[in-house]
Order: sequence, then C-alpha cells, then structure tokens
Amino acid sequence: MRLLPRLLSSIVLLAALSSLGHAQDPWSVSALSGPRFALQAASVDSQAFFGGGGSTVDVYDSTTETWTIATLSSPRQYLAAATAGNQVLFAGGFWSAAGPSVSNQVDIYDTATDVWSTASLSEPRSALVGASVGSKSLFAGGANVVGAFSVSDVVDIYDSSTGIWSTATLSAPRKQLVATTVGSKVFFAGGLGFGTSNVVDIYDDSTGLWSTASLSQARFDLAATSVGTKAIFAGGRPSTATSTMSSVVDIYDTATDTWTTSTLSEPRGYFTATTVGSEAIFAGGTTDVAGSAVVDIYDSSTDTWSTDTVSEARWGLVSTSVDGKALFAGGLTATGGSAVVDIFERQPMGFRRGDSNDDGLFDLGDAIHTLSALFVPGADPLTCNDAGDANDDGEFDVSDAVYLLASLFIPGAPPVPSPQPACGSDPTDDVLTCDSYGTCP
Ligand SMILES: [Ca+2]
Ligand SMILES: [Ca+2]
Ligand SMILES: [Ca+2]
Repeated sequence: MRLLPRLLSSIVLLAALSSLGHAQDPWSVSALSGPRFALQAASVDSQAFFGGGGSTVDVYDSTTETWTIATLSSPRQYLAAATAGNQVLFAGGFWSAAGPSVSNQVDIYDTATDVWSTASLSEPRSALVGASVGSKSLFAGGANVVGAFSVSDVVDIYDSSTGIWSTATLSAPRKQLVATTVGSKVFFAGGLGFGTSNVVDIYDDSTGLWSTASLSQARFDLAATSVGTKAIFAGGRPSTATSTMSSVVDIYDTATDTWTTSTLSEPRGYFTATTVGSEAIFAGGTTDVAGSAVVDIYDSSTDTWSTDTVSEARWGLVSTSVDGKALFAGGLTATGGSAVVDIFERQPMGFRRGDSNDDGLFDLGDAIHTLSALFVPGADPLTCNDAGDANDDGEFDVSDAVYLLASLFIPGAPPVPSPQPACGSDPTDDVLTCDSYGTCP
C-alpha cells in the first residue's frame, strides 16, 4: 500500500522537473539591403523575394541563410507579387519620382533558369493584389490613375505552364484588397471601391468559375492568409471617414463551407500575414495612432489564438514563408522606412524517444510514466508526446508502453527508433508535438 503513494509522488516530482524544459524563442532578426516600404514579397522553393519600394529585390535563400540582390526593370511602390510554378512575378505599381503614371510592367524571374524577363498587365495599376494557384499568378483590382480616385475590376491571369496571359473581372472594382489561396480556390477580399467593400470574389482554378461571398464587415488594408482548409481575413480600415481600425477576423473553412469570426488582440490595418506549419501569423500594422509591433498567431492544430511581437513597430510591412520560416520585412515607422526583417521559425525540440519522463534515462520509469500519463486520472500529460511515441507510429497510446517494455526487457525485441539514445528531432513527421523537453540542449 505504500508503493502507490511513493509512485505517484515520484510521478509528480518528475512531471515538475520536466516542466523545467524550455520552448525556444522562435524569433530572429535580419535586414533588407536598405529601408523601404510599399514593397511586396513571394517565395519559390527555398527562396524568398522582397521586391519594390524602389527597384531592389532582396532575395533570401533559406538553405544557406544568405541574401543576394536583384533589380526590377523599373522602380515601383504599391506593386503586387505572386508566384507561378518556378517563377516569381512583380506586377504594376507606381513611382512618384517617375511622374504621375501608373505602371503596367511585370518583372518575371524564373528560378529554374535564373533569368529575368518582362511582360505587361492588360491595364496599368497600383495598389493591386497578387495571388497564386496551381501554375497561375493572378493580379486583381488596383488603381489606374494617380492623384484622382480610380479603381479597377481587372484580373490579369498568367499561366506559367503555357506562358499565356488572360483576363477576368472582379464583381466590384476596388483597390487595397487582399488575397489568399486554399487548395484550388483564390479569395480576393475587401478593399476600397466606390465605398469600402465587403466583397469576396472567389476563383476556383479546378473549374475556372468565379463566385462571391461577403466579409462580416467591409474594410480595406486588411491582412489575409490561409492555414489548413481555412482562409483568414483580419483587421483593416472600415471607413475612409474615420481613423478607427478593425479587429474583426473573418474565417472561411472550405472543408465545412462555413464563415465564422474571431478578434485580433489589437485593432489595426495596413499589416501583413503569412503561415508556417499550423500557425497563421498576423504582424505589425498601424492603429492609426501609432505603428504596432503586435503579432496575433492563430494555431489551426489547437484552434487557439496567442500574441507575440516583432522587433520593431511598423506598418506597410510584407511577409512570406519559406522552409518553415516566416519573414516579415520592411515597412514604415514614425521616422521613415524600415530595413528590419523579423524571422519566425519554430525550432524542432530535441528529445530522446522513449524517455517519456524526460530524465535523460531510458528505463522502467518511462513505462510507468507513460502508463500514468495515459491512465491515471489527473496525471499531467506529456510535455513531449514525440518522446512518448516509443514506436514512432505517430500516436501516443498503450502500444508505446508495450513497445518500450519489450525493447527494455525482451531479448531480440526491436529497439526504440531514432532519436535514441542521442538527442534529436523527430525524423518522421506526424501530428504529435514536443512543446518542452528539458534534458536535451
Ligand atoms: Ca526516462
Ligand atoms: Ca506510438
Ligand atoms: Ca514521428
């Protein structure tokens, strides 16, 4: 009768010790070759491209973690970027020093051949938006005149598999809209037309058909990204008549064909969003009183929101994701353009498979810890489910205790798969998480 209390107290102690494990800071900082805003970003394979806000394109290669520079055929701000197959495109925009004309220029970089070429939009415009689906880039809306109010409903579509350009039209002309893609569907949402727009134009690349939906609140200069089956539209400015920003988040789930809403931790507009893994990240912006460093993160694996910060408060920054890294670059601060690039990357937590109690040893205590985590009411869950997944089948269940006991005590039984005995990350991707593991560096 004395064994059980002792066993439970040692489980509690070990659980307390394992909670000392650490979650590493996912943020680091790099820099563009110079400060700029009203640029755009897109990624192909391991390369992230930050072009415009001038004529410079800063190219980040995530495999070497190095930067190189390319040049657009003309300097432009308020342009759009998208990818098509192996190609990245920068389209439209305008440059005030070049006079009051809007550009129809498209710069196309082919990552497979390392060649830049140019093309033309069917109509010059700035403050348009770019999107990518399948082998296609789409450039939608925008303003075609500088200095007077104008809006366009044109969508230029480039298919990299044929090299052919075609056009379509939005259901309502507007600029300062956003776009994001889920599967075969591209969503063009909100914007400023003849009034603030709540329109969502949806292009389905599998059918070539267009349809419409509505945001719960009309707004422009919002931010959009997608994660899993969800398209997410956040914040923005609801009216040109007031400086109040929106905290509304509209979420469309393509799996259930339903719209829901959520709320940003701080109302803001003119910000940016991108996604890495299960996390949709909304960063920076302006409250119209001040620049914001706030980051709202939606984790689709847990359906929860959390907050964080970028290293510098700024608006008009841009973002893209490459190889599990989300990069947030440039923008405007109260004192001018920013060159800051905030990089968000979850480091895979090192662990030893089978060491479910995180004491650095692989022994009977782990089988006991695994069984108590699974079956003792009130016992703490593992902080590193990957360590508990002794058979590395992507699930944490009783078969892991059986496998672990067999490998410990039955001669000839298969050993626990890597990483074991050395620390490492999970070589086989699965839905299990390892939030904390204290006995590996
Ligand atoms: Ca152990
Ligand atoms: Ca398992
Ligand atoms: Ca695994």
